[in-house]
Amino acid sequence: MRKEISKDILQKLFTTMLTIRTVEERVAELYSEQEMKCPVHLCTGQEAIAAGVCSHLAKDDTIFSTHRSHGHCIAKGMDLKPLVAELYGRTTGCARGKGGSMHLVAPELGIPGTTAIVGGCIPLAVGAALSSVLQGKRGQVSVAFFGDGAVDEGTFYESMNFASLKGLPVVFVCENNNYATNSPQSARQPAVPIVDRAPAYGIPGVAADGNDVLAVHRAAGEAIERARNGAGPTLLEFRTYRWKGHVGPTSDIESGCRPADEHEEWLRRCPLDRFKAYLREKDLLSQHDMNHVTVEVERLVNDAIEFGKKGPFPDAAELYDHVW
Ligand SMILES: Cc1ncc(C[n+]2csc(CCOP(=O)(O)OP(=O)(O)O)c2C)c(N)n1
Ligand SMILES: [Mg+2]
Repeated sequence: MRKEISKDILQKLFTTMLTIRTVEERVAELYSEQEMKCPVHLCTGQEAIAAGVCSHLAKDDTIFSTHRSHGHCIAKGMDLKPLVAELYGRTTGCARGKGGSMHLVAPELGIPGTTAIVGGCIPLAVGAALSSVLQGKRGQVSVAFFGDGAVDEGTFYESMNFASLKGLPVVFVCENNNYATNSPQSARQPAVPIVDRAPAYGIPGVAADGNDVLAVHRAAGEAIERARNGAGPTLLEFRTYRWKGHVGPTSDIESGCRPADEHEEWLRRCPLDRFKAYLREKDLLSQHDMNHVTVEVERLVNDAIEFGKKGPFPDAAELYDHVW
């Protein structure tokens, strides 16, 4: 029997998704001012995965993510101010303005650092899981978020192999948006569903609709519980779509990288609109309460932008500080 999801969790899922959406939309809007000097890979349209997975994580569980990590970090509890300040390259940013969008970090919140090396975050998550086992931290879980492009890399298979061998508390979360930069999955991989590669390593593989936050929440909950209970890793594959282009605020349609009708079709599957309709229909959150949350989220995002824009730039004298 399916467990009921509490009203508190439902509201948290809504707030998290809306926060991610609002941050990404504002970044897209402000990017043309050219005050954010780093590239930005936006996750608009993919919010349900970050929100659904992270809703099960405790502060000391760790997440590892990619070049497209704003949503994961927000869902794991990163404050918006140091996140946005990092995009503006200020010392008030989470990496003191030296990392930019692709190198977000907050170790105290279980975000040891995001990395743009495709496939790189997967073995890092396995390493964190191994480390927690060796240190006797029972029940601690690590999660790797990565795209379908990372499945082209050897690290994905090596990581599943080792994690399975050692029964490590790690959850592999593949956000399959069908594209690695501009290459569709069919141009890069044989037609074997990603999720079906897990059983070859003795790992359960579960696929769910990545634009349905409740489906994500359910699948992730089971996988994370398995990991916490010492039953080993799981591979989750969530099908989704990024609304923006690979990098930056445009959609890549104008440059002919993907078809407009495909894009429109996925806009109609908006994870946030779907969840709002569900909450209204089931009388779980009134329009009045949604409006209230929206106003509050907008206030937080505006404050973060104001904070981000006014911090000092790193001094040239600290160029080699905090760098390995
Ligand atoms: C090892 C490596 N190869 C190539 C690149 C260039 N690159 C950056 S993002 C990307 C595509 C990643 O696609 P996917 O993993 O599906 O993530 P998405 O962008 O769709 O979220 C590529 C090839 C890189 N950063 N690292
Ligand atoms: Mg992809």
